[in-house]
Amino acid sequence: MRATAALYVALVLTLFSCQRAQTRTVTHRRSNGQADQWVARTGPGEYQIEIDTNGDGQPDLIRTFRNNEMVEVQSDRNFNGKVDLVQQYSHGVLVREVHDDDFDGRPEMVKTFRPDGTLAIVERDPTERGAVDVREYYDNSGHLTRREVRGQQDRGASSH
Ligand SMILES: [Ca+2]
Ligand SMILES: [Ca+2]
Repeated sequence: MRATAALYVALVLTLFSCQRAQTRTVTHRRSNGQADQWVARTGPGEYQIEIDTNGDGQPDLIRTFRNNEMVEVQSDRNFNGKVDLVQQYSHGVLVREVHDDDFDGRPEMVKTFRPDGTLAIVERDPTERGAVDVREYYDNSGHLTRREVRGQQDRGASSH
């Protein structure tokens, strides 16, 4: 379960560079003629709308649609060309967020939400090694109810 989650995190954060290599169609241009929105077909019944919100010519907001329903939003919040926030939706409701809040290209936190929109679980990988070290459970009023720490590694222990 944990290994699967970690693998999934790695996959979603590498989608960006892979899918941008595919054929895109310009669907909007700025007043100066520079393209700032593209559509790319990424699979059967699936397409992506890529938007350049800051005018640097690179998409920084990518919305994925499957069967005409938005299922994922990838954001490059600091415009460095790397996705640093992935938000996944199910039937219009945000269900999961993958965060790279220090913008180094590696995620360190995953949030899972309940169907009613409240936060259920926070998984943390503070060392960004691609595995969940800490899992926090929240009740639907936002209180932490349980915290699991994996590994029990001492901070002072040497690592190679
Ligand atoms: Ca941009
Ligand atoms: Ca990071």
